[in-house]
Amino acid sequence: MAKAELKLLGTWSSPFVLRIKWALQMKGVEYDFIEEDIQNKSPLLLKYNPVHKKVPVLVHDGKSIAESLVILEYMDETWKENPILPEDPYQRAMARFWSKFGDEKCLPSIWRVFTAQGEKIGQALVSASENLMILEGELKGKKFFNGETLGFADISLGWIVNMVILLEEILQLKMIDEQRYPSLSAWMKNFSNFPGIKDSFPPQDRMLTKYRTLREALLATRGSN
Ligand SMILES: N[C@@H](CCC(=O)N[C@@H](CS)C(=O)NCC(=O)O)C(=O)O
Repeated sequence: MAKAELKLLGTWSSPFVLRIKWALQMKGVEYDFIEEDIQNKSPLLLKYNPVHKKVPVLVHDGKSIAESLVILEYMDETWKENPILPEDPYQRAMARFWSKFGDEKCLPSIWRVFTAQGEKIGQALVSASENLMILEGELKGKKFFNGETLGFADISLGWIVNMVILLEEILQLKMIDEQRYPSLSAWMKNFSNFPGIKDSFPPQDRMLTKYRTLREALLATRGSN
């Protein structure tokens, strides 16, 4: 049987693309990475994700799948090795629940901190901290979201590790400390040291330069409006 053709359209710094890279790595699936410029979207991206025009897009034997959480589920059903979703239906629902909570509540609230200025930073921190405290409660007594095994919810929420480093370096604020968030801090370490995950984080200095520039550009646009 001919080897399946697998392409991932993405950008090196996208937290959504990273999820797919981590999962492909964990499953040991080979693929070609196509770096996109989201300021100047390629005809390939527009063809394969005409609805959202966003990365990541996975193209499997010519068929495209968009939306990172949908891609993760597709991958788990297609490549059965090292499953990322648990078998038990309730646990599967919980993995999806926490991933959705991450995307719909946590990420926007942390992004508001990142793009705030002056006293607005403190206000934004209140709601971001509340969301992080909910994750702290969920992780209590567990290594990963589903217990001992790293899976879907961990991969979906892995962006927290990067985002915390960026916030701490760029805004010079401590977002997650071991006293207030012992379980979340331990999870961040367990996650970022996990084989396959560890080696696929983008270089920190490159991330810092990219996100510093992005923040300045966002603040400048806001200021000129
Ligand atoms: N919900 C989407 C979000 C993807 C997303 O926002 N991707 C960004 C890069 S981090 C993008 O392609 N932005 C291009 C744009 O908004 O035009 C997913 O989970 O895949």
